[in-house]
Amino acid sequence: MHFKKLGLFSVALSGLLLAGCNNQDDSSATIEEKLNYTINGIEPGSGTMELANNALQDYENLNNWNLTESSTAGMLGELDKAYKNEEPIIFTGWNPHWMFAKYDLKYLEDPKKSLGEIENINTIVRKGFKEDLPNAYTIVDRFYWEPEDMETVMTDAQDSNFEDAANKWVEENSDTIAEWTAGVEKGNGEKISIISTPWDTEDASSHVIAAILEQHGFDTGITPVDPAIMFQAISTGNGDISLAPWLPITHESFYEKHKDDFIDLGENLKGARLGFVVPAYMDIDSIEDLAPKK
Ligand code: PBE
Repeated sequence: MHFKKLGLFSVALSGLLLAGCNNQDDSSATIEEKLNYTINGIEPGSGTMELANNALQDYENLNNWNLTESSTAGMLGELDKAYKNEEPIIFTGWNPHWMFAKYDLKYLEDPKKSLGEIENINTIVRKGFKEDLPNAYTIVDRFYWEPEDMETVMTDAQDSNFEDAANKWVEENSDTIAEWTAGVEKGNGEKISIISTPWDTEDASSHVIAAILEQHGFDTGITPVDPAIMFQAISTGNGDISLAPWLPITHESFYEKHKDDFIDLGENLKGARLGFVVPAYMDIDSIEDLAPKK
């Protein structure tokens, strides 16, 4: 009896001591411990997650780290929460995106370039699109804009929606649109299927090209799908055009798989980027600075 009681008492006591130690640990915990050796990711079907998984392999110090699958909205929610409390967070970020305007953020240096470098966003069309709809093709081929343009639409859409934001951009850039549509015959309600991906960047470009084509007499529809399906849809001719491929790195594996089965019209934007991103208040600059999980 006596022993049992003592046993219970000492269990309780050591529990208290442990709890005390844990508290102490927490305040002196390293960034990596506070992060629980975790990087906050996005949708599993994204190119970003493929590259992030590669990075966890490429960098030995990250081999035992976790990459959480989530959604872009979920990841941005985690960022907002951490940022308000000035807590550490590492997440898969990219630009163009309003996150860089809303928060003070920095890319972690990536000397192995696992997450790529400055990238392009390209336009691809199905085989036969040019022959079937030469006028629409000319407009789609001419479409090219700057990261700031895309950001304007993405930011405006925060307070309205992508259709309104795209129409506004088209109105405000009528000179550019006039160049893209110069000498192009108007359509007669011909249907054009735009294949997009489920991110703000592509919501912006898809709605802008849709607005321009609609203005020019075509009937458009936008279908957002995972990058793998986007390439497949254009390759099989189920979709007509896409302004969504991030190249040459983010969507490289999908691109390589289908490249003989679609037409690549080249960049519609230069200067996109993705990587591991942290709030500027974090005292860390490079992926290589992260301590391995013990
Ligand atoms: N993104 C935005 C996408 C493409 C556009 C970088 C999150 C991705 O496939 O990862």
